[in-house]
Amino acid sequence: VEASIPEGQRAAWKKFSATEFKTKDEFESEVVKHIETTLARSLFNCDEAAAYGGVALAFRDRLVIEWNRTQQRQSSADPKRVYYLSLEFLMGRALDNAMLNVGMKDVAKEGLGELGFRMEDVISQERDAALGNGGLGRLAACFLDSLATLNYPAWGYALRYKYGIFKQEIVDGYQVEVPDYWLDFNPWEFPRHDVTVDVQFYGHVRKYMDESGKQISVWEDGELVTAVAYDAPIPGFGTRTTNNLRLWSSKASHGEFDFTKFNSGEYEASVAEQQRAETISAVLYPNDSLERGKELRLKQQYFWCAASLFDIVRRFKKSRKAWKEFPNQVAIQLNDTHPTLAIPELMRILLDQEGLEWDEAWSIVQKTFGYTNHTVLPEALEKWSVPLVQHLLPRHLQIIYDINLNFMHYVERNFPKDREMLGRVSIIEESTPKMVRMAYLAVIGSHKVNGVAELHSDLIKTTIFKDFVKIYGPDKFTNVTNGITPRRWLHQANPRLSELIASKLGGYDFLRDLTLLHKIEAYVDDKEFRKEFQEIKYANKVRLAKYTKEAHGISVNPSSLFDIQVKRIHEYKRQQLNIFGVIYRYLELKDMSPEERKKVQPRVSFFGGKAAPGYWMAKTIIHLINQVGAVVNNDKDIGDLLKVVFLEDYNVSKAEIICPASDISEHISTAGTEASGTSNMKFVLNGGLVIGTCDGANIEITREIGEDNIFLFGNLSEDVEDLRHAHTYSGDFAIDPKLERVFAVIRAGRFGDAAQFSALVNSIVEHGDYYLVSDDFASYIDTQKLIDAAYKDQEAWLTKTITSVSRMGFFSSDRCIDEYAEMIWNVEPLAPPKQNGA
Ligand code: GL7
Repeated sequence: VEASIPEGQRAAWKKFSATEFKTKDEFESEVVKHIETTLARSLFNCDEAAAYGGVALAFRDRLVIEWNRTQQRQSSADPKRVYYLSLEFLMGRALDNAMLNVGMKDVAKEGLGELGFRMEDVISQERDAALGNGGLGRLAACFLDSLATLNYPAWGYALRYKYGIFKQEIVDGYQVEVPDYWLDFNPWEFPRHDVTVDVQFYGHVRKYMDESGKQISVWEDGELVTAVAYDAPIPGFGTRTTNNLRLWSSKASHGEFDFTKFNSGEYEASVAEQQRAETISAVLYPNDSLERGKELRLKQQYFWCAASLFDIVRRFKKSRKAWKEFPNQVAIQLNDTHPTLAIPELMRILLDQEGLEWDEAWSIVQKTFGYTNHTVLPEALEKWSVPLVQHLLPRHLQIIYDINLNFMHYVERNFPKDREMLGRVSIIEESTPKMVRMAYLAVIGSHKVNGVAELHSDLIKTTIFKDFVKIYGPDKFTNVTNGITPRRWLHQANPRLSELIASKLGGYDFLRDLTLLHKIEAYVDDKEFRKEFQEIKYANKVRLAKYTKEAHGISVNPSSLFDIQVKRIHEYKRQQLNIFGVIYRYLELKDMSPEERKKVQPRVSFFGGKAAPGYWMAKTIIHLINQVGAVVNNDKDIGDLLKVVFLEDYNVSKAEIICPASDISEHISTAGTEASGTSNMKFVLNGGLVIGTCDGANIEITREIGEDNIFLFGNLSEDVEDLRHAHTYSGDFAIDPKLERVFAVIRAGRFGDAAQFSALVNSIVEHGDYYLVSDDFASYIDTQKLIDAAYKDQEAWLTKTITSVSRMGFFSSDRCIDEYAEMIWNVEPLAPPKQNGA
């Protein structure tokens, strides 16, 4: 029911409509008002947390005004909208981003000073919104920023986890997980208790023929759980467009308590049921690139897909357009296979609720969905057991079988000679128990499938989706190389560099068109520019050194070469290769005479990242890094020549300090395993160089910035399979002698009880070295030596870094979003009016 104010009263309404603060005084007045009233604090009771609250609420008001206008504009223009379905949005902090996107940070900073607070202290009061694991979730967050900045009518849909990714503590060198309850004070979300959807689980399907002889399916019984919408405003940079991120929270469907049970004395049972419902959105699964097939995870996926589709369909139906118009109004992007149930769910809505015929429904579905694949790792490809799906979602399983049957017929007709093809491409894997292959369902139900970097997009066509390329032709498969938002990853994380660039380019236009960066290449020989650029890098290293001292008590010299590897801990990302290299460096230093040591380039090796709680090998790697640090950092022979730091609890807000502070960052996955990587882009954009393998986006970064400006090493993707095969079958697989030396000291207990690291060493020595650590070790060490030598020539190094920054324009997430919009979504921006007013 629409509840608009009658025409006669609108004048009064408009007269008192909320307005935005425009001056420093107005800002201060808003802050004080919020602190005194919304937060019920006072002049005598205002700490930094309260100051944060006041500033956040003042900016929130501004965002809300633009948000309401944007939504009204989109409702009346009713353009085609994009819906980005992602189980993860790794947003980080919102306040700094809001201030910069709105363009009022300087005003606020001054005003805050007058009220007695420093902007940095206030900003750091905010907890990260950590609703994601790693790259996949952060990519979704960058995409939201770009969608709003480019004025696309777009919504994100996800779950409102009560607990985001766990906080990591390091205790005695081991990772300990602590729950991240982030909702204590979250001014950025708006509960919409009036926007709810009842989602069904379990039950059974009753089929019957209606009078016309048509088969009708009714999904009956089971249980209902209610989804409640929580909305967060997503402001664009330098535009009035403010889009919506809608997060669903679960609660029992019959209100707070089951009153029958309550009244009959079963108080506990009624509360238990409520808790069961709330469990669905309670916690983010902390696995990066691994699927464990837990029922609760499947429940999360369906709950979120069903609520989001109900919402999308409800919005579409308001326009009273014919169903065939649906794909002209709605583009849904599946961020990985996690939302694949949206495909059978939309089929169910169209068939069972709207009464469409199969072919029409299927054609709508295929035109609506696009699917982004983010990994080729076999352990990350989702499969759900048929009995589990049958139990939880009986009607969806039938629909999946029907989709598969039609698909099998199609394949049979077109490839009559290839009998094996059917088994290979079937959505149902004929194992015990049978499994639903979600990636195949996603490919079959979408009109476009994309990978996230060129190599990755080629790989999916020749490996996991090879048969589907034959079946559908190559045009269904495409590439959109990942990108990052320069607002957060340059302007916010590195304000001085952003300002320097702006001073040369005559303003901040480059933040909306990152290709303009190429113009700073003209300053590569400009003395003043070089000096300032170098000073900024040094200041950023000082900032990280200061943080390292405060957080970990370790002193590092900012003049050392800062070598950084921060990302989730995973064998394929090969932090073990890095730490073995560090050990090797340490042994070499120990062998040297004091005279020789004087010639050595001092280095700090920073590591950071979380291990999935159940991933034992990754936890062992963290432990080894910390043990090596404990030995090396306290070795008097070594001093500043080598330090090893494990930065605890790596997250988005820490990345904003870390990325601008590198000289070298490490992106050293086994070739062919890292789909793209995005932190590689963040480090280079901030004036750091990369040591990396020919993998993921490293390859395109090399193409853009030039081979001379990156340190590549290691075996190529096309050789990986043969090498693995040789490890297992050729019999003469010998460990690299330098690596053997490292293993010898580990075995000798130099870094504590050797038994603790035996599984890690044995994974290489005895179990086939799946990730090719030994094969790449010599080339890795040699390349690190090249880096030491290159760093000695500071002028040449500086030239490389400036040149690289100037050539990074391609890696803006704005470019990605324009590519998706054109190639996959077929949507246009809806520009806001130039001036105030809806
Ligand atoms: C990932 C890839 O591993 C990573 O290389 C990529 O940059 C990211 C975004 O496309 O997606 N795939 C994946 O499953 N996770 C990733 O971070 C968790």
